[in-house]
Amino acid sequence: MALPPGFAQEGTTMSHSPSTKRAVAVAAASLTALALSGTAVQAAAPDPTLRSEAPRDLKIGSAVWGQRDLLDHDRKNPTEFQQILAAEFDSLTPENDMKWAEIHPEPDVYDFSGADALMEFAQANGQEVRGHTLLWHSQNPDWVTEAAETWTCDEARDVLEDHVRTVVGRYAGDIYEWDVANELIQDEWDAGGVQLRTEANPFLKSCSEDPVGLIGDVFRWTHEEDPDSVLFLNDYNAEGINAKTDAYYALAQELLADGVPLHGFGAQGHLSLQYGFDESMQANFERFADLGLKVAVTEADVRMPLGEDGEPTPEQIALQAERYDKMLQACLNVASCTSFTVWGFDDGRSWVPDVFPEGYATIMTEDYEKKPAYDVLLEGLTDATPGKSPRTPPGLNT
Ligand code: 9MR
Repeated sequence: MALPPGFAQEGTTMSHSPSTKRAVAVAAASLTALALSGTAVQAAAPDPTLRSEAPRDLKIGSAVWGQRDLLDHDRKNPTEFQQILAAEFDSLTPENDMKWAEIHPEPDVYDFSGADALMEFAQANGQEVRGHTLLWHSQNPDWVTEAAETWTCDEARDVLEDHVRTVVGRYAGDIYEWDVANELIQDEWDAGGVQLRTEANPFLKSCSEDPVGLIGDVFRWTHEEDPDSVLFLNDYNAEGINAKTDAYYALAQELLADGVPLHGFGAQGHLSLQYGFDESMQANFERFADLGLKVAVTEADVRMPLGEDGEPTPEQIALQAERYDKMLQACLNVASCTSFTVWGFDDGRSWVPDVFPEGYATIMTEDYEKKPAYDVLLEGLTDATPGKSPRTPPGLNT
């Protein structure tokens, strides 16, 4: 696959919008003029991509696992996957590389290889990076979960502070948004209902007398190490207005009242066609934006149960496109929405089949064929205007 000019060149920083749209239009006009004047023209205007069409300063991202997919990156000879990643997206989220188990596998051992590869790839392709994540109940190394059985709060705090300062400090200035705290709050259907995951999270468990104080400090340490990064709370089942997002709203108010440098709220956007779409997503974003926070769609994908042949039906394919579109529109319609990230762009690398009896969750097949979901995102971005960008829904089945 040929790369559109301007992508994947060393040191390239691509401004994506609206100047790119203008540049593409100018380039196309010049080519037409040349053609009309009889000059032989070989080159065509570059195809529009998600990043080239994004309005205002909205970043379009994908998760990528550096350790798996970027260690072999050769700037002069990128793989097809790497070419698409560079062409379509101007924001990358490390799918696993900055999680505790990967980056801090032993008490005195940090492994930055996957994260470094991702940062280098981003720099080579004019992309920005969303950090993910510093405080989470999952993917912690054994040494953390075992130590948490006996840690005092002070001991847990010291370990957490050292980790945060080391990881954030290493990439300071190069990470525009951090998912500082991930999945802090349980769902209604979890034992105990909607509340902080104080039992499951080794750090909150060790400091169960004041978990919110600890959460605030993680944001403070992150902010001290990287003052320009926009710091997020992030969770799934956090798209619409529901009991969980009500709890986040209250938590955000409490943190802000304490002077905590909390700057953003991220809805992951892991949807399944087994469930309906919560139409209150935009209203939910608006209420967090009204607190002065940025908002973002941080991990979008739309999975579905598949038939025995492993294939989706045409109806499922159309409905998937509609769900992606609704999430994008909720973001486009709220001026404080800073980024829209898909959790991987190809089915071959999707996390979904490992966890659910579902699939077809991403915007491209495992052969990188673009699905209608991709087309709808591209169209939505192309139609959006800079600034606050409401637009008529595309008229797919509602
Ligand atoms: O996509 C990630 C997968 O490769 C990991 O095995 C998994 C481990 O829990 O985490 C996945 O990413 C998760 C993200 O970090 C947080 N939100 C849910 C994502 C999907 O599980």
